[in-house]
Amino acid sequence: MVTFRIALAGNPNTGKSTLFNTLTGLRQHTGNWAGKTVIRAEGSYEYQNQTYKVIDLPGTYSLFTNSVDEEVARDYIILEKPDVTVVVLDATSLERNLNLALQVLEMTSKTILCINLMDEALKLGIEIDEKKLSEKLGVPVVKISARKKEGIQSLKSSIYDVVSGNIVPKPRQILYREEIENRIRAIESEIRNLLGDSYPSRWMALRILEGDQSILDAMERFESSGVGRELNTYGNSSCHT
Ligand SMILES: Nc1nc2c(ncn2[C@@H]2O[C@H](COP(=O)(O)OP(=O)(O)OP(=O)(O)O)[C@@H](O)[C@H]2O)c(=O)[nH]1
Ligand SMILES: [Mg+2]
Repeated sequence: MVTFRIALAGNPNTGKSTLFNTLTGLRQHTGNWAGKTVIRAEGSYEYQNQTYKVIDLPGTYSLFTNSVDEEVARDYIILEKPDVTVVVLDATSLERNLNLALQVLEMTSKTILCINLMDEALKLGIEIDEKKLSEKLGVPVVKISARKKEGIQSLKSSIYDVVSGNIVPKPRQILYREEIENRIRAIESEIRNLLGDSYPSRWMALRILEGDQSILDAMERFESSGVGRELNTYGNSSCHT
């Protein structure tokens, strides 16, 4: 039997651990302050005769590795490549939460947006058109309330659709100006020559253009293959995106 790996990513305090507990029946510590989940927790659930291993990642506002939390979350998504990354968003501050979601969409197409705290949003009169959001972003969007255990079946069903290939998410790409797109293309082709299609070449090219070498160091540690050194020569660019 195949085991699928499902990562829960998202801003702090969006209910990832609450969702993790609901899905797995395990008890991860939850609370009201940011940054409680500092190491990743793992549990599992069964659905349609398949096992899904759930990884509760630390909450972060970005994935640019300004902190250990961000590094843990980024490395898991990029290096360990979960079958699906579920980005858990707070329905009551969707716009701010979408920032991280867009970063994840640049890293992996196998993404589902899970809008949590719908019970709170309802109280506040906030309406969210998940179909429109899904069309605009190119990935499945599911509304839930982890605390009230609402929408969990439809989340599981969406996860199933993505791992089984019934749904193939196609995230809308953010395009930069032509000069930058040209440089991205050049670096991307080098990355593909060296690594094949096993890493998100566009996302890596953007990081390298920004002068962020940390993914290369992480890869080197991960693969011990010397790949990072070869790509390093692109890093000292002064190009800003
Ligand atoms: N009203 C409501 N509250 C929720 C819901 N889901 C989670 N919460 C509450 O939100 C708070 C934070 O939940 P956590 O599950 O700890 O959030 P987290 O995303 O794991 O937080 P970090 O580990 O810091 O990233 C807790 O008080 C939860 O009870 C929900 O669907 N509705
Ligand atoms: Mg947590």
